[in-house]
Amino acid sequence: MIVYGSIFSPYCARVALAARYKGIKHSFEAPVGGSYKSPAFLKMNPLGKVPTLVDGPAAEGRKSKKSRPSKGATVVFESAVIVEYLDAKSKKKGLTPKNAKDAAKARMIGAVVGDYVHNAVGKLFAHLGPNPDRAAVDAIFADIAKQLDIAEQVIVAKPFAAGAKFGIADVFALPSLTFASFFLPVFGLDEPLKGRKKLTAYMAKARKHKLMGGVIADMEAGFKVWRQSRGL
Ligand SMILES: N[C@@H](CCC(=O)N[C@@H](CS)C(=O)NCC(=O)O)C(=O)O
Repeated sequence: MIVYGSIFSPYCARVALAARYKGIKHSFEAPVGGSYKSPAFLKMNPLGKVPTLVDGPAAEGRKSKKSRPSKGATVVFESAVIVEYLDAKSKKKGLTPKNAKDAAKARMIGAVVGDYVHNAVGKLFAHLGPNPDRAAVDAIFADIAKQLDIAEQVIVAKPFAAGAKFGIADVFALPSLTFASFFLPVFGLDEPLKGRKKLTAYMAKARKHKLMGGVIADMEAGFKVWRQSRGL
């Protein structure tokens, strides 16, 4: 399988976590046509976003990384949909608990972090640059703190996001918490999780976990390149 995008994107990191956990062979690649908005890429994903997954023999057998995968391949976009596709495609090591209540609990943790914390952090992108509007940044910090407090309430962190087993909650929570821990220091908030016991313990354990620590390290490497490229 080909995943267009870079693991430094938390959305792409969701896919990496799911695919690596399930042992699904994949490679991350730069978008065909050189950008997310190239005609070749937009033909696959009209939203022009990554991650975009291409699955099938046609994808594996391409002659060149620049050429578009042929029509026989399955194209899936939107990170949550890709994760579901991977989980449905390979039944072994399911990501979502079978019991409805546990499944809902895990998805709620994923939603709080992957949507609410994530979206609050994302608002900072508008303030990158030499003279950020400090009042606006502080208002975003307040919102991030509020969402992190909610995440602290819902996460289980024993040691995984929803309890004793790695799963869908981690797929959504880990990339967004990791990204927050790299991105907020750019705006002067060095330890965004500080004072939140469960979130701090979760990240500390995740760094030592083979799969999660590997994804954190890959995200960090990508983030460093991005930060340098932006002169931040
Ligand atoms: N809802 C999408 C969001 C994906 C997304 O926004 N990806 C960013 C990279 S982090 C992107 O492709 N941005 C390019 C753009 O929006 O033009 C998902 O979950 O996959």
